[in-house]
Amino acid sequence: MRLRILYHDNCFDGLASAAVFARYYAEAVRPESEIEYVGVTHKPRIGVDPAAILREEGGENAIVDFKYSPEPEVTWWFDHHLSAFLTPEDEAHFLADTTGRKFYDPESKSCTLFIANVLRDRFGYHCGALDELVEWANVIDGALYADARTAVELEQPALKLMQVVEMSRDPELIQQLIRDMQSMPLAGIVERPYIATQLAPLLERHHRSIEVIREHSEYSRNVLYFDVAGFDIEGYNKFIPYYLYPDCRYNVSVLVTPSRAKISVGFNPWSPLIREHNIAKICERHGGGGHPVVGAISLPPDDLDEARRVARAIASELRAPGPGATSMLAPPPGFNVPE
Ligand SMILES: [Mn+2]
Repeated sequence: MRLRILYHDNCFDGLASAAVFARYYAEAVRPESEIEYVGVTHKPRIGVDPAAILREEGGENAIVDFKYSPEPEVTWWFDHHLSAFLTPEDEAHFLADTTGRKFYDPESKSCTLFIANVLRDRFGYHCGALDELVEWANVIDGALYADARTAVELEQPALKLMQVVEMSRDPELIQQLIRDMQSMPLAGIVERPYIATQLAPLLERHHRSIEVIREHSEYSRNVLYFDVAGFDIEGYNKFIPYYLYPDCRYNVSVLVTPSRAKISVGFNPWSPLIREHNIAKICERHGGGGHPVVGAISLPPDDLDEARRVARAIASELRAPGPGATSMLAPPPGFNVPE
């Protein structure tokens, strides 16, 4: 008999969720089962590909850290994403479930910690050897780093593994990693040749991107503007600006990939100054979107000059006092009405 675990691919929390659930299943549900792993990724308006689901007599499927599926062969489900349900019908299907094996908590910072808590509270299962993995999955998925240095210097084994998890396109490597996460300390996994060989070039690129950002940034009034288009950088660790400039409040950047010119805007979670601007609203005004603390705008790759113009305009806007500041100073409506 087989269990297939469908996990959120190229995501540390997705792999850690698969590892925690697999160890539980192998120890406490059906030790004689063969467990296999299939990575799934988010695509607009598509949930779990029906072709990815194991359909055989006595087989089970578990989805972890990914969208709900109403398929009858899916017998376990754990997720914490706000967008867990593709349709209201899927949500109704989940709410009507009576198996007691499908769990959802959009408040949880990570799916791994959510699974560990459910296994402990509902099934009386706890595995101390997995505590380190659970803790780091929660730090990584919840962006709960102690400081920018931790998030950028990548000294912790979990953060080194995260680099490989996010960049690898090799399913065999990812699945070996899920197996190792179940039984090895993270420091030991990092030392294994199949990880160490992948890691070296990734860390080299990471360190190069820190230097490029350091050398091509303009910092004033607690706002960092930088432009890495032309430096073969298609992505970078988003905490680098706050590592280089600890009193930075916002950063605005431009980069270009074959498919887009991208403007990124972010608020420093360790900023000594409060946030006065809603970054989602600013990005929406320029055709992008995001959250109050982080957002992005994508333009066609040929519109790089326009992207630079928009990014500079946003940096200027963020250097001035924001609406959050004025509303705190202005009297509330009706406050100063003469009697
Ligand atoms: Mn997650």
